[in-house]
Amino acid sequence: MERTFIMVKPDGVQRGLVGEIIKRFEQRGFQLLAMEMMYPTRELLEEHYSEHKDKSFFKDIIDFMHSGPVVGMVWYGHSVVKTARKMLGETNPLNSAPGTIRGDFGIVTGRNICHGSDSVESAEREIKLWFPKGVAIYDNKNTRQQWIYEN
Ligand code: IDP
Ligand code: MG
Repeated sequence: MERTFIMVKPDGVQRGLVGEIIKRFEQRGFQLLAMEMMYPTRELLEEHYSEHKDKSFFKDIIDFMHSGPVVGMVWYGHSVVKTARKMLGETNPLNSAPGTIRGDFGIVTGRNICHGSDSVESAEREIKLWFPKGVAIYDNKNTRQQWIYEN
């Protein structure tokens, strides 16, 4: 079982896609552990995207991510990190299959609606960064989990 960090970016929030994105993860069977609307500082965003600090688009992505509130979430489940990336689609929405979040709602890379951690290590780093007080895992066994997993 894994956790991943999913964030609806300012374009997704302004376009009213928060509920749509939550719905997709919920209906797939993943469990929501934490969610908060946030207005991140530039420092937090620069840390979040630090792997891209030397790229030409770094300033644009930080400016854009700082342009309005975002919704940060932690989702939990079997292989959730990789599965969430499949549900998001490719970085460039034009390369994303229909049925994915970016493939259904986006056109350009700089407005691709939603972030998802790219590995288990990135997920744990990002969860600590965005939810520094920690995230509890509530035991949902005996409710819907028994209809989603075999044991
Ligand atoms: P990812 O979000 O699919 O993991 P990354 O390569 O980690 O993609 O890039 C982080 C974010 O930076 C992308 O989601 C996108 O918003 C932005 N970005 C990446 N490449 C470009 C680019 O070439 N032009 C503009 N923005 C970009
Ligand atoms: Mg990435």
